[in-house]
Amino acid sequence: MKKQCGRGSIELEQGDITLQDVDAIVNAANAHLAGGGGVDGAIHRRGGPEIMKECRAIGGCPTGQTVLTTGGKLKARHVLHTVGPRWRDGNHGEPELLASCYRTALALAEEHGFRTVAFPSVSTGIYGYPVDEAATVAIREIAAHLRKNDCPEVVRMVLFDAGTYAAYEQALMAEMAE
Ligand code: AR6
Repeated sequence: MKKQCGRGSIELEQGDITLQDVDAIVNAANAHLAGGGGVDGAIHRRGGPEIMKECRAIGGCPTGQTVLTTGGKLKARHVLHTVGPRWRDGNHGEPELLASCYRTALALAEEHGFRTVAFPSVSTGIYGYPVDEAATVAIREIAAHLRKNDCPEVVRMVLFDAGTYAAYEQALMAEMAE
């Protein structure tokens, strides 16, 4: 699915983000940038040790913020490591922190002139964020960025399973209907 938004577009795709040929993929990292399971594990496995070496040199990243490394052996040229919030009950700043992940990743992408960026569904795996609510936040922030900026031109959500894809499809249709 693809929708125009401002001068750019939002795309939804089901698949494995580690295979994306884009300027940057986004990693759903942890605050220690220490690697882990889920998409983080998959990125470090396919990207090789160079990415972890850079993560160690950076040292860490607060929740809601994003740091940049190269893409190592990945097709993607760079990795934007963002740290999503762990879901507690929704009353501990989770929506604002998740929004900040998308905002800071897109701001860094713009600063570096990345034209194509792919995101996974940040926080909705091991961190337990309800996917419908996360999708609404993600699509809202991506749309807001694209309406105000020329870069990136394509923001692609790469969703691992059909249920997650359906949630983002619904959120995207709702955003475009507004
Ligand atoms: N491509 C695209 N999406 C994927 C892939 C992949 N290869 N693998 C998993 N997903 P998660 P979080 C989906 O758990 O919730 C790590 O240990 C997955 O199905 O990767 O932000 C970190 O180090 C889900 O929809 O990230 C942190 O400690 C989405 O990616 C913690 O997990 C996010 O799931 C971060 O947890």
